[in-house]
Amino acid sequence: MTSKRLRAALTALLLAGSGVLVTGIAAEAATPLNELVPQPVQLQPHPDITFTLTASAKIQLGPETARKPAELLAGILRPSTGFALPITDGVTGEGIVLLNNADPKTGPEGYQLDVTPKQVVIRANTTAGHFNGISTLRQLLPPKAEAKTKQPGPWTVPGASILDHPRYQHRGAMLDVSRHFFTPDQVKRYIDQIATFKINYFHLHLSDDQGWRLEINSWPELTKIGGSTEVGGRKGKLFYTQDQYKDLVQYAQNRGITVIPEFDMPGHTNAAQASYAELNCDNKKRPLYTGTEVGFSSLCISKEITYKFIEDVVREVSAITPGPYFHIGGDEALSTPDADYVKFMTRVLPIVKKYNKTTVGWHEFIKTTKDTSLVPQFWGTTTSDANVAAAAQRGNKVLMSPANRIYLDMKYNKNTKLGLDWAGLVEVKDAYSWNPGAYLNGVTEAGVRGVEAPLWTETIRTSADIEYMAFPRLAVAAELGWAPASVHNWDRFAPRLGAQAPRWKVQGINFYASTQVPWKK
Ligand code: TNX
Repeated sequence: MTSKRLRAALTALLLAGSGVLVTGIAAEAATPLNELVPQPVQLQPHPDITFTLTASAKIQLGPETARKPAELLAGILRPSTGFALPITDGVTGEGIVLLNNADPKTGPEGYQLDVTPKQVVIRANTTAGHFNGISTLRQLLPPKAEAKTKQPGPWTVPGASILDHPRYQHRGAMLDVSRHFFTPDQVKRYIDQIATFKINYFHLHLSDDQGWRLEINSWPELTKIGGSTEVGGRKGKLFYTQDQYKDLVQYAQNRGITVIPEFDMPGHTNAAQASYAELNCDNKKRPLYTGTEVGFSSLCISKEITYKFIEDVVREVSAITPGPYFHIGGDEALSTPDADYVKFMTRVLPIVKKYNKTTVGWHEFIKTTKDTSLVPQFWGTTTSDANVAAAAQRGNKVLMSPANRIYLDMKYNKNTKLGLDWAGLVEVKDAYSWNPGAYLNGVTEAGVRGVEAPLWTETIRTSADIEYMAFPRLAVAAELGWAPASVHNWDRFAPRLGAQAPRWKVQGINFYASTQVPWKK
């Protein structure tokens, strides 16, 4: 056996998840093929083949549905390689080829990727599948392919055949832009980062006690007053215009990501109550709030104007949100009596439906409805919740965000300067060591819609802060949401995660270098 063949055989064994090989050998057999996050379903190395991207390569389109993914790839590779990489209609030779007619096993989001000496062929039956295949190709290229400036080659891709599809339909990330506001450019930077891990939903938490962050034409004071400050008291125009929001939605869509807008209600509403007197039962405006307490605010459940307000918001936001979901919050309504909470949801859920959106809400809301198409998002710290279990048994699909596992704002350890610790300290291994499909009593694999990693921003102010809390745990969430349950194993995952470090350094990501992970130099 040639050493190349030996290496490949070792790689194949490792990838088969035999568990027989020790990490020393894994290090020797280092190849991008055993460094993929998330881990693909099937991967066959072809050790005698290497593809090298050259100056004459083209990105070749079979179906028109692959154009956006092709543009994304070109946008990444043109600056770093310095190559022209034209996108061509039809398949004409050397380069990267995007085709359809993928194996039906790839499903609505999967892809096949085959590396030959002259081509990398990505086959998928959907645009989502091509986006996902391109995420894999990016990780098969050298890390410097992610650079914003021209780098020396060679631009090699190891020979392999991959067939891949996700465990769950929903892999999500959430950013709270209410506690601290983040500019459109900061949000785009995060969208770019989440896209590299095949995350397909981006949840924007757009209103809370501290700020209302999206312009609503029929209620202009929401942003004029409610969007004028944030935690800590900074002043400014701390909101998105509708055009800026539309641009963010499009930016995400161009990376294979659907935006889910959240307007939290009936609690977490102080910013709205500070903007309009009529949203308060006593007709008195609340003062703006720049602290970090929760649970003190509530819309006025008994007033008709409350529902007019909500309908105006849902109508305006739905009109500029192409995705099918609207998140109504519904968490920690500690100042809303139980009976009022039920009354409120009974009014609000049909409004969301009227504007053709499907409601997502923090899991508390699911006790108020028997509609199995709605999506409860579990954020608790326990492994049982009777209302969520009952909903799952009726047929609701649960989005899993257990706070003590996957809240990106929890501190890693007691010395972490940023973040909170109310749900516990969450080191990287804690974030990984749970099974979304067997975590909540009464919620089986089939009852789980997916995994979302929320980032609350009471203590988070800058992109560097976002990155420190999200990396590496966001990659962990993506692995849990995509990779087959059968590959779940910390000892094999940790080196794969550690192998992302060179790429994150090129991308300028301020990640937390946990001592639990063997980081690649
Ligand atoms: C709980 S979890 C909240 C948020 C806070 C977060 C901080 C949930 C649905 N609500 O209002 O920002 O904890 O970790």
